[in-house]
Amino acid sequence: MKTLIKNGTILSPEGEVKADLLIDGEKVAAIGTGFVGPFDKEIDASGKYVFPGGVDNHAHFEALNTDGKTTNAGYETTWCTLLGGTTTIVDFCTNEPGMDLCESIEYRINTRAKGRVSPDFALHSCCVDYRGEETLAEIKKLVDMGVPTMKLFLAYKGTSLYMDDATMLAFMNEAKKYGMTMMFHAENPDVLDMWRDGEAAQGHYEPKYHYMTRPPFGEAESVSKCIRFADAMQCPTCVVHVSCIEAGEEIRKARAEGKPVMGETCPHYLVLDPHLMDNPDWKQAVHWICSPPLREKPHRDYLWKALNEDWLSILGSDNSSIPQYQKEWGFDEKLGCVDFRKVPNGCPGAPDRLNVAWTYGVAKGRMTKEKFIEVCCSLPAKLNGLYPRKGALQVGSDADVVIWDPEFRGTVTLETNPNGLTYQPYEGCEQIGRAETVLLRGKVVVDDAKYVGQPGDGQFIPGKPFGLAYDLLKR
Ligand code: DUC
Ligand code: ZN
Ligand code: ZN
Repeated sequence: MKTLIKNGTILSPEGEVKADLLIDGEKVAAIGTGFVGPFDKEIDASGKYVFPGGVDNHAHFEALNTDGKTTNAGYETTWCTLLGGTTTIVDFCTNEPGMDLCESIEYRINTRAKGRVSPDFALHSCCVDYRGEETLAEIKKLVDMGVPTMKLFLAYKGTSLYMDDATMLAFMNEAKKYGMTMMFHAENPDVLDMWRDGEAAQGHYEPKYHYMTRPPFGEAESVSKCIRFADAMQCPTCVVHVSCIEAGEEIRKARAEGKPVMGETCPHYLVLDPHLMDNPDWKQAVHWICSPPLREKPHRDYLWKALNEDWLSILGSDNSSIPQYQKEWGFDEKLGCVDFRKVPNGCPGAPDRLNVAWTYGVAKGRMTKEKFIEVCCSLPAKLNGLYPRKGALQVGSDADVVIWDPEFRGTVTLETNPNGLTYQPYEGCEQIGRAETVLLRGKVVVDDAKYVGQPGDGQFIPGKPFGLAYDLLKR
């Protein structure tokens, strides 16, 4: 099957070029002009931008909630990410009950995800059941299975998610031998517990106490530890979901000093205001409980700058598909109100990632189109060892293509921007530009901004070790 996308403007980190894109089967066959048919399909992209499908470094579907016990919503909702122009998600795979890390990956690919995922997907391993040497011996096997990244949680003490310093160091020591990139949720757990329990002791349980009890210094302290350990162990590391100036500054300075660290931030930290959680209707306010929390405007302004300056390199969604009924677990019968400490942390957002970056970045002059492609597509693919199969439109790349209409104007609602849940954290936000047509490995899965694909279109894409963060090692 040959498809020609003609008359568009192709975007890449190097700039833009008016050219046609020829697809043969699942791959990009050529980029240029004057291609001679016959073609099975021609798509006219006049007035549109053509760029590689988004690669989302950070997705949680059917993931362990932050209580360390329960699981959020499923792969049947992943079609929404295609509607938003993201064609590859990197999902997190924690230990399944009774399974080691490799068994959990195998089960995830061949059972849980089988026939149910709409975009292509890669996986990060995420240890929640550390068994010393036995677990460390899995790192090489994980890499061999195409899983060259691992996330550990340094927050949530008292749950299965939490990992202490000794475990963190042991993982780093082993990971670097096989080209695994370590990723961390960096918040100091003792700071969190002291602040959170302090407020609760004064009878403060409403959702707004979530953002008030996760101070930037607690995040920065933990980021600083990640950096020091990464440098001492020479283990390339990515700190995910960086939310504040103090944490970003730690990464900026470390990168200036040549330390092997990268950082990710997320769309909600760029544009959403923590005072959304002041909403007296707690069933609404809980929608924005995520960790680290939303921050005030100076932090949001800083994060845009950090992305532009490559202090932070990746825009990941941290999509957490937590249904409304789970968000209401914070309701406490005895208190007769919500207890913010019991609400699962996380916001949906994988489908909204490109829209947010384009609307509030490119369209508002805060980010170039080149930087947009870098942070949304190419750098996440490189970090995860998926490039140039993913994150690029080069001859031989998978034909994951977004045809983007920059003239579109809209307002985000759950109907226009579904995420598979019953609430939309970006409800009411402006939208400029949208994915009009999306191809996944040559197949049209979004047409006229409507999903036309099938669950199960998505394939597991193995990542290669020694991803982008390894380029930062001292040689
Ligand atoms: N960290 C994440 O990365 N995702 C959801 C919740 C959390 O704490
Ligand atoms: Zn996290
Ligand atoms: Zn996450």
